[in-house]
Amino acid sequence: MKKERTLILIKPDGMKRGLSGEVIMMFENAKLKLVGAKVVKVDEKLARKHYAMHEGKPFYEGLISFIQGKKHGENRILALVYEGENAVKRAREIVGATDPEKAEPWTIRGKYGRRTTDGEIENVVHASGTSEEAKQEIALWFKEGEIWVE
Ligand code: 3AN
Repeated sequence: MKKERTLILIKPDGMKRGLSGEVIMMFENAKLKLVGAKVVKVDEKLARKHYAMHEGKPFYEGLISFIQGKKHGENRILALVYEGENAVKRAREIVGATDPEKAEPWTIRGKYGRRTTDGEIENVVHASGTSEEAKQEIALWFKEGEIWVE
């Protein structure tokens, strides 16, 4: 099995609700190794780069506003990098499906995510979708020297 890294973001809804400890505990229980962590204030440029793949979709502008904390009056995000064998897939299993209503009840999104009355998804965390995405996203959110290396 290959050792890889993945990016997890605890989004403004998770930070506002004080869920960072619980989220970190779930990754610790899964024996994923924390190798990067920082609190980030997300500006519009970073938001648009992170969600570039969704540009043009009906929910895109809502996402840009949400990830900057404009909907929660909370503009801290906790950015985390985890390392381990199959870290991308294992982290996605802990996080659960994008739509909280479809996420298994023991996952982070199944427990804490919600869909608002206007159809927007507030799902507490982001997790890289593929190994390739993880590399790009880690490079976007972290400088080289900020990640732990043995
Ligand atoms: P994931 O975060 O599970 O990788 P993506 O990358 O497809 O999912 O979507 C990024 C974010 O866009 C989601 N976390 C969610 O907030 C929002 N999103 C995705 N699909 C929808 C949708 N159909 N309606 C509303 N928001 C969506």
